[in-house]
Amino acid sequence: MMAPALARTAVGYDTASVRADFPILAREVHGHRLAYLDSAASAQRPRAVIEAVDHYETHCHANVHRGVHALSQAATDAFEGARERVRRFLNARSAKEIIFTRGTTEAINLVAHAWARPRLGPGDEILITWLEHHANIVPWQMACAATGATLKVAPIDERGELRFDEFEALLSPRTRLVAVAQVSNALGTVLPVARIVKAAHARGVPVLLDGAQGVPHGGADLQALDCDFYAFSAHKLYGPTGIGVLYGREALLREMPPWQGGGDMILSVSFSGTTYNDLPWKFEAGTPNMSGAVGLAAAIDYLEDLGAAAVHAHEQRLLAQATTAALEVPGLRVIGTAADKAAVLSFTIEGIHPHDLGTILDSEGVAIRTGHHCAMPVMDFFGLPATARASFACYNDDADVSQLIGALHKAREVFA
Ligand code: 7TS
Repeated sequence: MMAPALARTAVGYDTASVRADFPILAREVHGHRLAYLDSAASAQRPRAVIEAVDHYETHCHANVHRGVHALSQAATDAFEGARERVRRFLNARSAKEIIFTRGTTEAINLVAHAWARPRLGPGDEILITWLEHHANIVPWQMACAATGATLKVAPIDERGELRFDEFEALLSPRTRLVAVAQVSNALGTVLPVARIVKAAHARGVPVLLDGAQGVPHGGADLQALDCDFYAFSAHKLYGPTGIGVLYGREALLREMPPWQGGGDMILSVSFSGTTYNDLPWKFEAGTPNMSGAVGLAAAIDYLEDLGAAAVHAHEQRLLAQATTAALEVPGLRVIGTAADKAAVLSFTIEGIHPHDLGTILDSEGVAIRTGHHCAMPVMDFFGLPATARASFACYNDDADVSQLIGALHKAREVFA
């Protein structure tokens, strides 16, 4: 595995060496240097992650939990070692609380199926916010449709901040679960999750946090957050796709029936009855994504080596710089102006459809996301079909910001 870049620990945050850790950033796009500003959709992987996965595939791969042979034991050690690495990263009490899933979406669906559905009935309520990604809306709509429960949505204001008083007023004696994002993917709003958890717990209501956008920008100390479920995806945290995590408080996970049936989640099977495995394997039916888990652990090592606080400060500086410069582009409107924002700049430019903007920026080597960002209610709230979104990560630098702003001015000229 590659040694961490030396300079950054000695002299602070060395963006050039961080950028050099990500091989894909060396490629050109349409003859231009690549300014990758779409990390909120999926972050790139550092060499350390690519090499950790390669090492696993080259030296350790076999199926887990079932063979006595050396490779199966090596694969099991790597997989369970990755689980322990995630536990430490999240400051969870026990590795039993760390369930590997395909990503945030599957983690939320697991809770909707195995925890919520058996507990919900007509008149019960699930409370979310207007800021949620579809992955934290649709599973609850489906659970409500199946059980007769009602989905309640706490409103936001024109800055894209949660109206906390209204959120609190919506917590009712029938609220069975609160499910909210830690950070909005469409606007970058950082939600007041500590207050949300406190208010919900004061009424005995458990809380699920969608950490997909929160965990890469500051990490998550789950004992401090005190939430009951926490979901995230490795691919937004510099890890591989197809792997993510559901954290669940052990007492709640114990009460939940398995979601999917198959191998690994059983202790014994007979036609007179099946007994289920212990946590966390009870929720991991079938052969899991071992190389993905190894890659996730390497990504966590990488991020912790950089220092979550240093990365956060770096991204905040880029966000402020980009926001100031973007506001000088004629006709540009920033969508989402919350006081506390993570590394997301969502905007529109008068007279240019966001998709056209995205295409012009791409021709300049600038990768941004355009569309509804799988958060259509947020777009509806602002009366927009779509926005353009630049998102920042540990490897972005001042040159990326300049390239973005230059390309925005160019787009203005094209559409003048
Ligand atoms: N929750 C949030 C807040 C997200 O931003 C995303 C993905 C998900 C859930 C779903 O994660 P998945 O890994 O299971 O797909 N967000 C985005 C985005 O902003 N652009 O592309 C995907």
